[in-house]
Amino acid sequence: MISRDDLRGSLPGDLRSVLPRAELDVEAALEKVRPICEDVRHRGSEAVREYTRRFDGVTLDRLRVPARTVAEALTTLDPAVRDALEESIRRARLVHRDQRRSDVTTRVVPGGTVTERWIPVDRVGLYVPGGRAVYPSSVVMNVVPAQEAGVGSLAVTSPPQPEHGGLPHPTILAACALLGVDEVYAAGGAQAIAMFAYGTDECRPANLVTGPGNIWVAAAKRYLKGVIGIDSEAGPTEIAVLADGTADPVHVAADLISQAEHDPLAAAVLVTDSPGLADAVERELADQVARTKHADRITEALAGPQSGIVLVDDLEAGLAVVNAYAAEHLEIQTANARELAARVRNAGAIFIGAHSPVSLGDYLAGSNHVLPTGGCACHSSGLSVQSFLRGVHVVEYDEPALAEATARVVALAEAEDLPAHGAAMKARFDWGIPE
Ligand code: HSO
Ligand code: ZN
Repeated sequence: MISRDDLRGSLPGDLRSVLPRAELDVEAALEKVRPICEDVRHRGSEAVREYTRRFDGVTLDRLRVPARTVAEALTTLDPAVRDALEESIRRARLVHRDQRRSDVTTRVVPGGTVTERWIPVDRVGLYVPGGRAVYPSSVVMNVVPAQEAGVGSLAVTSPPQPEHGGLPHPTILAACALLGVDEVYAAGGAQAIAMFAYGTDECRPANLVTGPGNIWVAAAKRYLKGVIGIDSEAGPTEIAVLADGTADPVHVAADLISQAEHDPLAAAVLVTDSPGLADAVERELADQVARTKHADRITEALAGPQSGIVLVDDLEAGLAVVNAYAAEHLEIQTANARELAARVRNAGAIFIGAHSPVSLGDYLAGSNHVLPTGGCACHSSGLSVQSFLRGVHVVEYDEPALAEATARVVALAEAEDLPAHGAAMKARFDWGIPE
């Protein structure tokens, strides 16, 4: 069911081109979301309600969920799920609190300082999917870093569910209640992103929107970027496992399946120097998939061109492969996992050893599960407190420090044919502004 890529011998120069990876055509979706976004821009919540009727099959008078309804969702929450969410929130807070930055003042010269001040974004909109994916865990992963960053105003939106009276899914509402978020909207798709970007009579515009979504949400984020800040476009999830002959094939197969469960387009890639492990994992995959609930979409994901088993000569070659692949999640299940992990340069998150599966990171490790996909891990990081902060340089020089800098500023300004820049310096001293 899963294809094999034999890279033993010598590795190709352009490794990325031979590695399995899904293509997501966001550009094509852009054409469809453009009129929706423009309509919301001009007609506000009336347009959002109209698209909600058309796409979600729900007629709503108001998109805002009453705060009382959000709080009441806790009464029907399964106690075991509540306990797990509370612990997930507690652990995520521990990790994200440590990401907070303090302002740093650098004395550049005597009398001249630059301070980097970290200022949270004023208002954030968080998108929570509600179709095949109902992920209260993603509410935690988005809200906790925003709160720890000190974001003052936080609104959540999630598609209305016809079977839940046109409200977002009750576990989403309950997660919001546990996190102390009471501004929640029943809206999904591109129209929800446009609502945050432009604002409506019901929802004030936000400065930044975060959270995963389907291709329409990704396209709307691309279209509205600039009007509103975005985190990332979040493509289908990916797991890569770098394993040697010491890895347990039962665990490796279970972990590959766990992420394939998200989406028929999800990617599961095993990179190994052990043909014996490759064979054993393949047997395990067949065995375990047959016994799992979402066998259809898992089979599609594992059989798709985005998934595969890559055979390499040794772990050095394996390291080169996983670095080229830049997976959203990378597990290392080898004898010397920690040392190998230290040499990984490109991955959204790294999971070391037999007891750190991606599923732990998805829910309860304390790490964030909103991570760069599609190879973006070679230039971007996952969601963190940093995603919600802006670093602002605050410059303060006194007169002698400015005087000492003037000749050099003037020299550079003249080299750029911008004499007025130099004049702004000279005006402060006897040199004056030239006639
Ligand atoms: N693995 C997904 C997150 C998730 N898993 C949510 C379960 N629920 C992307 O990192
Ligand atoms: Zn997952």
